[in-house]
Amino acid sequence: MTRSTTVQINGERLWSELESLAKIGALPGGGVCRLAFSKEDKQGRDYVEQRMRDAGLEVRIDPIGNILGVRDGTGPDRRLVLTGSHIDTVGTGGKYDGSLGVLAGLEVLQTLNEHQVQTHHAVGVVAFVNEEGVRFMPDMMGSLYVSGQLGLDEIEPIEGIDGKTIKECLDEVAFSGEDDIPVDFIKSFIELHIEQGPVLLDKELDIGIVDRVQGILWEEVVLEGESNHAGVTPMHRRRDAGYVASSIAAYVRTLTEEIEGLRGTVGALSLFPNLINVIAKEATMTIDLRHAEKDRLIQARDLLHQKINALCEKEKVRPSIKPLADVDPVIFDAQCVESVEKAAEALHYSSMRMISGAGHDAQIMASKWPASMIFIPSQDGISHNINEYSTPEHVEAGANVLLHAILDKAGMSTL
Ligand code: HGY
Ligand code: MN
Ligand code: MN
Repeated sequence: MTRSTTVQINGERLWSELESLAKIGALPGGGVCRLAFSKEDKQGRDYVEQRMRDAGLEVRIDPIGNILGVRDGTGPDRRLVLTGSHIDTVGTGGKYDGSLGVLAGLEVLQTLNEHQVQTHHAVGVVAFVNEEGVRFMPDMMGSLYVSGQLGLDEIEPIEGIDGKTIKECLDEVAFSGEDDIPVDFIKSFIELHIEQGPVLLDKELDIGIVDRVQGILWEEVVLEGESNHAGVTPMHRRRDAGYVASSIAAYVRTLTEEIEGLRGTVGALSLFPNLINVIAKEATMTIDLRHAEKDRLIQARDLLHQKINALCEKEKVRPSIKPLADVDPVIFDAQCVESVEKAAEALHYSSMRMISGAGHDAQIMASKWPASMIFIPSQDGISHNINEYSTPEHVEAGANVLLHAILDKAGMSTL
């Protein structure tokens, strides 16, 4: 029988897989753009699907395009110990956000094949669709669907920022399959991901043992004012949507100074008609709020709405606020977290328990099944940036921790 401590992944193969996938949707100046349900996303998914088939996995594709590869167990309890992540990216994405979790999951299964390791439980890897949510909201859509929190009938009509619906995209790029991932078949979920922040780097640690994830609130605010002449219109006669939008953006930053631990971002802001000498008739902006405690998030949202209403009343601008995502903070299953911690210790990697600042599919999966996450350091603590980078050594370390955490959950049967 192969002893688990000797089984290690093939770091070179995983690194070259990351480089190969990064060629799909590669941006001219570096980085990657594979927006969800785009042709680049489809090419990336085809690549991953083929790699799953090459690894001899049983491949299932569900109606919104989540791809699952399964390696059976010896039983009697064959429920699936699942890993995975996403391969869609933001518009200025990097090579590792999401892709690491999918390709490392594949690498783990290939390693089990090569070392002829049998596991009691089935082991699988999933590539969730539309984790980023930048084209079609909400984010983490694929895992929301698998965990039954979002139905196909709600997903298909969702219109993206470019005006297309998901249904149109699914039909166009032949994304979907018929094999829903059976929810009673899943035992646990462990996701490997880059940290996307500076904590592990600053503390010079190899592995993050993620035991909690922040909550997320996304809203779109549309402000309806009146266009008018920039030179002639007296200040007290203006209904300036641009001024109100800028005031709201400034207030989001003020809120983060008033509520400890709150993070607020205005990532998208557009004015109409967006001309130098015309008072803006309309402003459209997005607001992203994050906090580890739900009541703080709600407090921030309530204060923000009060401020928006006060600004609009004074400027005679009409606001409309549309919720786009509302994801609860989660505390991961203690045993799942311990599996990760034990694996990092057994492999002698330096580690710490930490919260995730970013949202992840594991956060959604945790609503239904025991889940946890593994982080590796991000160079310069950056992500959602074409210069996102993690070292081959940390990629290998993360995948080895994933391998051993999975073995801990899936059990090993004698040959
Ligand atoms: O927004 C997030 O935290 C994730 O990248 N979707
Ligand atoms: Mn991600
Ligand atoms: Mn991301």
